[in-house]
Amino acid sequence: MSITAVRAAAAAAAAGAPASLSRFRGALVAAVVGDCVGGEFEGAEEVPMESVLKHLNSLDDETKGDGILEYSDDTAMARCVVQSLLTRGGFDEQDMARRFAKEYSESPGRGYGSGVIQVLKKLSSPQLSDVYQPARNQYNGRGSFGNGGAMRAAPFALAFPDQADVKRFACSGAMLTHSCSLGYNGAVLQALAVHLSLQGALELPQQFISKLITEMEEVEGDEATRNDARILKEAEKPFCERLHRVRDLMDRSKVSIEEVISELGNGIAALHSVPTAIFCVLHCLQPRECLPENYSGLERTIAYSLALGGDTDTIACMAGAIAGAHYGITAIPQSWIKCCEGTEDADVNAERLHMLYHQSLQSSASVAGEQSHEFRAENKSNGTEKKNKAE
Ligand code: R7I
Ligand code: MG
Repeated sequence: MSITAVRAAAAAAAAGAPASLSRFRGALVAAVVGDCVGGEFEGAEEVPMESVLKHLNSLDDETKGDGILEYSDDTAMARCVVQSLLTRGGFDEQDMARRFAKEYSESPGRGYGSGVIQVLKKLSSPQLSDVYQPARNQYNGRGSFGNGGAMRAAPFALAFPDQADVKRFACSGAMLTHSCSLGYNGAVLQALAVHLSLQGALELPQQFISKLITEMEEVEGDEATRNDARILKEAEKPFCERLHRVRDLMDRSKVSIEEVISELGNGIAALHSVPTAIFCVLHCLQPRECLPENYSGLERTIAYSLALGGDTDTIACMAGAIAGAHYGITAIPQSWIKCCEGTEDADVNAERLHMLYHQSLQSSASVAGEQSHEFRAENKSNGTEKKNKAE
C-alpha cells in the first residue's frame, strides 16, 4: 500500500463507520471552525499561503482566549436550522423562519449579505402568512442567487437519513431567503455532498463526484432552473457544468490557485462557491506540496480554502462541513476548536442530530419491516385463496 493509501485508510478508521458520531461532530464543528478562521481573509483578493499558515499557527498560542475568533452569519443561521430541526423533530418552515428573524434582530452585526437583511426584517412581521414571500420579492421577483442558503445546508444532511428528504428540505430551508434556483440548488448540492461524505463516499473520489453530477442532473432538470439559467446567461444546468469542471481539475496532477479561481470562482454567489468548496475537499484528500506534511486532510482543506481568497469564511465553512463528515472530529486540532466561538455548542448539537438521524433510521426500518410482514401475510393469504380455488 502507498503512503497516501495508508494515510487515507487511517483517516477512514478514525472517522468510524458510515454515519458515526465522530462524523456528525466533525461536520458541524469543522463548519464553525471554517467560518471563524476564514473571517480573517474575507474579501481579500490575494491570500498568500504563508499568511494562511501564519494565521493558523497563531491558534496554537495557548494564551489566546477561548472563542476569540467570532462566527459570522453562516454559523448564526446554521444554528437556527439545527435548533429548529431538533425542536420540531423535522422541517417546519414557520418555526425556522421565525428563528432566522429573531437571531438577526438580536445579533445583526454578524456580516449578513445586504439583500438578505431585507428578507429577515420582513420575516419578523407577525402579520406575515406566507414565509416564502419575502424571499420571492428579492431582485425584481427572481430571488437571490447568493450562497446564504448553501452555507447553512449541512444540518439537513445530519437530520435526515433519506437522501430524498435531504434534497427536499435543504431546498425548502434555503427558499426562506433564497428563491432563485441558482441559490437554492446550491444548498441542495452542499447538503448532498455532506450526506454522501457522511456515508464514507469520499473513499472513492471519482464515484463521489459522478454521483453528485447524476443527482444534480435531476435537480436541475426543471423549468425554473432553465429559466433562471437563461436569464442569468449561465449554462443550461449551471451546477452540473461546474461539477464537470471540478472533475476536470481533479484529474490534473498540478492546478494553480489562479486556475481554480478562474474555473470555479470564490465569490458570494452559490454557483461561484459551492463547487469550489467541493473541489477544496477533493483536492486536499492527498498531501499537497504547498501545505505542511503534518497537516491532516481536514487541516489541509481549511488552509487551502482560505488561500483562495474571496468569500473565505463561507467557502471554508462549506468545505469544513463536507471534510468534517469524512475525517471525523479527531482530525480537527483542539487549539482550533478552542479558539473558535460556537464550537462547543456545535458539538453538543451534533450529538443530538446523530440521535435524531438514527431514530429516523430505526423507525423507517421498523415501518419497512411491518410492511414486508404485511406483504408476506397478504401473499400467503392470496396463495391460500388461489390454492383453495384450484382445489
Ligand atoms: O446569500 P447571502 O445570505 O450571503 C452571501 C454571502 C455569505 O458569504 C454571507 O456570509 C455574507 O457574507 O454574504 O446574502 P444575499 O444578500 O442574499 O446575497 C449576497 C449578495 O449577492 C447581495 O448583496 C448581492 O450583491 C448579490 N446578489 C445579487 N445581485 C444581483 N442580482 C444575490 N442575488 C443577486 C441577484 O439576483
Ligand atoms: Mg460569508
